[in-house]
Amino acid sequence: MPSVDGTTVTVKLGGGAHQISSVRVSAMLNPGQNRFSALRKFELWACNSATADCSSDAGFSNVYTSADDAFPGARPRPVSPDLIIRTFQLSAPVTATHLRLVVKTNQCTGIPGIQTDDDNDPANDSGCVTGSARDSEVRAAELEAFSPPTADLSVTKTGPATLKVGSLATYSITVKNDGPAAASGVVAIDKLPFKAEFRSVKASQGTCTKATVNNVTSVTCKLGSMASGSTATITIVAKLRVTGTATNTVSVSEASPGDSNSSNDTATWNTTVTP
Ligand SMILES: [Ca+2]
Ligand SMILES: [Ca+2]
Ligand SMILES: [Ca+2]
Repeated sequence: MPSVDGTTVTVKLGGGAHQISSVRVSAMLNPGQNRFSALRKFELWACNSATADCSSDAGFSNVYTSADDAFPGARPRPVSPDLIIRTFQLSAPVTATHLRLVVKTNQCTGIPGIQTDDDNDPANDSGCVTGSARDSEVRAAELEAFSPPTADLSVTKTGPATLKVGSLATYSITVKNDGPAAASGVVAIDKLPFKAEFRSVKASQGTCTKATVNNVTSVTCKLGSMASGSTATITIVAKLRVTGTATNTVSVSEASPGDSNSSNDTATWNTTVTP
């Protein structure tokens, strides 16, 4: 058995437990290092110290197995583009405090047909396993772990500062996805002021419905998907029927991938309604 199989490096992640959805690994070498020693196939194992003993092998479980040619060097020798940093996506995010890279093969043991001496020169063993120590050394340069991307939705709204009771107020709502990921299942819910009479709603995308409970009408706009950086606008017209401060609050949510900043998920507009 090639001796690089099962070589490990374990990383304790800074800042406690993290959700990990992808890693970037490099098998790039420094000048003078033998290119057949570079990593080729690996596994990723994870441990969460909240639920397991990460000082023991039993605390780790396999969360990713790379392709045989994760770093796809080929005969006669691997080259730099085969070894430079690559991204590997886990099938599902895992919660981990420790990550372990487990070597399966290096370029020597993993490239088919180079392990044994198969040339016609009996004086020289050209096999990388039989004729050299390349099968017993392995190098990986980098292991970076990444959490799942999030989408930061924000909402702002404007309306009239003052209005005579019984007149129509126009509210303009802007929903923005500040990314970095696209958001899906985006919903904005606008709660009109007490006893305000709904007149119309217009959204730049999706569909809106309304419902009235206890003299408060809520307008729900299902905006659907929003690309990173995109905006959607909603215009709502309502007749304000109560004097004093009329408060209108809108909130935005997403089905996925999850919002990274909840402080900008609601917006409120106050209108002074005069007799
Ligand atoms: Ca030979
Ligand atoms: Ca050897
Ligand atoms: Ca947000």
